[in-house]
Amino acid sequence: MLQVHHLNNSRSQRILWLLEELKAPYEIIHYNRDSETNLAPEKLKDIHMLGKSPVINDNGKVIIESAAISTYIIDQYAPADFSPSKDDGDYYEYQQLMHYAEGSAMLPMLLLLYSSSLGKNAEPLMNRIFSEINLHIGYLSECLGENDFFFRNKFSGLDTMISFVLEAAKISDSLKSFPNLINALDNYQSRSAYKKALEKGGEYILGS
Ligand SMILES: N[C@@H](CCC(=O)N[C@@H](CS)C(=O)NCC(=O)O)C(=O)O
Repeated sequence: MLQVHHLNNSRSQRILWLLEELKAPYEIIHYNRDSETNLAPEKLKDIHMLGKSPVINDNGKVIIESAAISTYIIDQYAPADFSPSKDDGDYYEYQQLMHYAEGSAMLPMLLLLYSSSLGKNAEPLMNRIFSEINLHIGYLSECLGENDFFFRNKFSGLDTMISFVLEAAKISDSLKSFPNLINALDNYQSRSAYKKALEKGGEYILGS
């Protein structure tokens, strides 16, 4: 059975949510962040040398990176109409956002997280960090428009991927000028599969 090596308070929550939406069979192997360093425990490196979560193991096939994991799960367990096939004219547009979530949108939020430990010394970075967050969140707002979901206004893997970006942005109050994203996040968090994933995954401070 597919195993999700799941770290509390992490991006791995989006993988549990996707699996719940698809009603796919899976098992969770739980890991907890170190209470002082907030890092993943060393034993996560037994699964993959990076020691990051999410990481899945499906009958010996180990896959890292949320977007690759999501694509694998969708290919294995989702109905054909859940995501665009390669010959669909919007295939690459879908792929673009799938990878954009981690490849670009998360970067300024990570910079904000890391630089916060510098206290006042981080001040010269703040304008640039917040203008980048605003740029990326503005782009996502533009992509969503008046829809509820990111791809053809139908729930897809883009929503599970982008949800974490929105949750991270909410922490720094960066969603406040984008009511469509606030609504989308509220809708995500009220889905029964999302709630079930939360129950199974354990502590997830970004989910409230
Ligand atoms: N881009 C990767 C990021 C993986 C990642 O950095 N995960 C974090 C949790 S959100 C982690 O495992 N952090 C623990 C650590 O670095 O010790 C993905 O989307 O899967």
